[in-house]
Parts: sequence; C-alpha cells; structure tokens
Amino acid sequence: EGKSEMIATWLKKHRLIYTGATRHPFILNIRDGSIDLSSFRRWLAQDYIFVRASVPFVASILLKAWKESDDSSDMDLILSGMAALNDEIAWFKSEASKWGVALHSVVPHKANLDYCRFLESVMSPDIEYAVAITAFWAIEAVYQESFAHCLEDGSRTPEELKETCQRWGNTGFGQFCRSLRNIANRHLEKASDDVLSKAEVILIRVLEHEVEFWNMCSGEI
Ligand code: HMH
Repeated sequence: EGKSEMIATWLKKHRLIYTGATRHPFILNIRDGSIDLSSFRRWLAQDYIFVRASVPFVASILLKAWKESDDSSDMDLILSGMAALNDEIAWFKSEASKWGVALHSVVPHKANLDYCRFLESVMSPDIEYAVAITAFWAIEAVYQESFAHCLEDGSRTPEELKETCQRWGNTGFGQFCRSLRNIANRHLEKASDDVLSKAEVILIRVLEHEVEFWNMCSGEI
C-alpha cells in the first residue's frame, strides 16, 4: 500500500464531502454576490468564537510537534500559525465593530459548540501528532480553498466582503496550507495502520464539522 501521499489519496476517496465543505452554498453565495448580509454577520460572530477556541488547539499541536517531530521546522510553521491567530482575533474585533456585531454577547450555536468540543478532543495527549496535524491541515485548507474560490476570475464577490476572502484566500495562506499538508504527509508516511485509520477518520470529521458550520451560518436561526 502506497503511503507517500496519504492526503491526496484521502481527498480522492472523500471527494464528495471535501467539495461539500469547500463549495458550500454559503461560499457560492458570496462568490455570486447573492449572500444575505445577516448570514455573513452570523458567520463573523460564530467564527470569532471558533477562532478563539483554535488558540489552545494550535498550542496543543505545537506541544506535540515539540515532543514528537524529528524536524524543528515543524515548530516554526505552527508558531507562525499561532501568530496568525493573534492577528485574526484583532481583525475579527475590528471587522465586528464595522458591521455592528457585538462579539461579547454572541451565543455559540450548536454546530459551533460541537466543533469546538471536537477540537478539544483532538487536544488530548492521547491523540498522535500525525492525527492532530492532519486535522489542523484540513481545518485551514477548507477555509483557504473556500475563500480563494470567491476571489477567482469571474467571481462577483461584494466589495465589502473581499477583505474577508483575502484573509484566507491569499497566496501566503495557500503556501502555509501546503506546508502543513507536507508535514502531515511526511508523518503519515511513517505512521502505523492504526494511526493512519485514525487520521482518515479525523479528516472526515473535520469536513463534516465544516459543512455543519456553513449550514449554521446559512440557516435562519
Ligand atoms: C469554522 N474553520 C472554521 N473557521 C476558521 N476560521 C477556519 C476553519 C480556519 O482557521
């Protein structure tokens, strides 16, 4: 069994759910300009909560990299991801004030709570580095692919949403995701079959949570 490009193998195998997460109607509606601004505000408020929950998650991956990785450049990349979260939190605060969204009074919806609980489960010391870094890659890759799609030629993304799309759709973030994917592939290559099957399950869980997250933002609640 070839283990050299596990992520590519899994993306082929789970193409349908991957496309469901990266080409969700929420994103397609941004791209075609028909997005309901109340959906966008809901996304902004809920994602702020998710991004805050990502800080300890990424910290847990940093800790696993420090303990388990044979390559010190893994830590550098994960640290740059943490620094980006710091920027992102500041960006959410200023964006929220632009849109009149009161971040301190946001109540997390169920899909968000479920996703944050999932993040917390992956933080457990029992979860192997190869599994956790696969989850981290998938979480970031969905946003990168989704928002980059809103900036492609032919998209009709509203002017006031372009900055948001740039945050995750820019080429620097694309490179960050490719580096994460390379790290994940390198560790999966050395992983046991047991770890491999855990990583594949985690990948599918991430994609399902991403779809539920977009559904929540699109919904009328
Ligand atoms: C729900 N998934 C969700 N929010 C995000 N900000 C990202 C992924 C990317 O960090």
